[in-house]
Amino acid sequence: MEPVWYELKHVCKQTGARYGILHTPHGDFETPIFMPVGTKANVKTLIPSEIREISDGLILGNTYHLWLQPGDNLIHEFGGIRGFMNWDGALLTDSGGFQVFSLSSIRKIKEEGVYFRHHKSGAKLFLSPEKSIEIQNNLGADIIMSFDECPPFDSSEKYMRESVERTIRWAKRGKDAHKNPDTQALFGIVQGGGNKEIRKHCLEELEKIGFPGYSIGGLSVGESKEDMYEMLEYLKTIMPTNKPRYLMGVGSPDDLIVGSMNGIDMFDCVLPTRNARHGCAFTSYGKIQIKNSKYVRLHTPLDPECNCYVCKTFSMAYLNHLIREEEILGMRLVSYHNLYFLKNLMHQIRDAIKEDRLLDFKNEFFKKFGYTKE
Ligand code: PRF
Ligand code: ZN
Repeated sequence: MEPVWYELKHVCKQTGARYGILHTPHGDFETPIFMPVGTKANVKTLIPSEIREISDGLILGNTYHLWLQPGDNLIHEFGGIRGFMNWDGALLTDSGGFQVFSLSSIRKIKEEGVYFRHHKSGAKLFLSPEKSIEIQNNLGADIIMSFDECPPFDSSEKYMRESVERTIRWAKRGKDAHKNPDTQALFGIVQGGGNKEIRKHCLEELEKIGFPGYSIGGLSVGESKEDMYEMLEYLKTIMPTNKPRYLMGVGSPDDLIVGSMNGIDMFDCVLPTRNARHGCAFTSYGKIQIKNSKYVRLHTPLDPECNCYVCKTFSMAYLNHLIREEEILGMRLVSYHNLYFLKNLMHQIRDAIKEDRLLDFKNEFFKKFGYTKE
């Protein structure tokens, strides 16, 4: 038996969205699920008991950052990321490929792997499929990712084909190098940008290699929402139904709903925590900037409809003050609220799927939330 497997429970009759259970060695999770990002073995500003409160118990870590600092061997000595950060829930790690592309400006992609320079020190570094899996074996997450290349969405057809063929070969090499297939589930990553035929080819080849789950990479990389949604609608028709589907790096409230409508089971994104540190909050009536002068003397909570600790405890005026003064507590409180907001949103999405009314929920949510408020 695979360490991680997906149990489909219900398909929404209005949308085709999937409600299911993701079984892992450290818990069973209702899906669709949102996973908070804990890049450096931390969810920025929060302690594990708080992460428990604002997540469903499954979080993400990053191979790239932890390999560089403090190092995967050190983390392994402490029992992997879970032991090191004292997290008793489940974990997923990304492979590092995407971070190399997004953080490092100087890089050379070769068949054997990627040569690049450290994003701060400039030191020469090399990551390969084998190295990425070795690091992820040391980090010990329940779910790990193949080492992939994330080509620009609108790459030429020629480059897209070359890139995807390489990503497929890298996926096979990663699977062959994986030392803990009984305790860590290695997912394949579907690339291909905006090209449906290449996406399909990538998925078929990954299925031939065989993975316990499939991720969708290369979306939300600067293309329009329409382009992303069109690709999700297409992928919905060809992805295997008995395996979990993970849409990487996507997590705005509207994308979580549309992603779920298109059969996505797992999401992650830095948006709720990154936004929070800049004073940007999700509320049931839209996205707001807490610093705004209209909140200076406001006695009411951030979101009157939210049941989180922050909304039950503090006034908008207090949050406005903390964020204006760039106080750490302000960043902490808004991070807590934003993650709680998404946890609650996913709960509502799952309920709507179970009751075959996700389209109704989407329409209501979009009307109330809008895209931006200010
Ligand atoms: N590949 C990997 N991680 C990712 C992405 C990808 O394409 C994305 C793209 N949205 C986010 N994180 N390995
Ligand atoms: Zn709240």
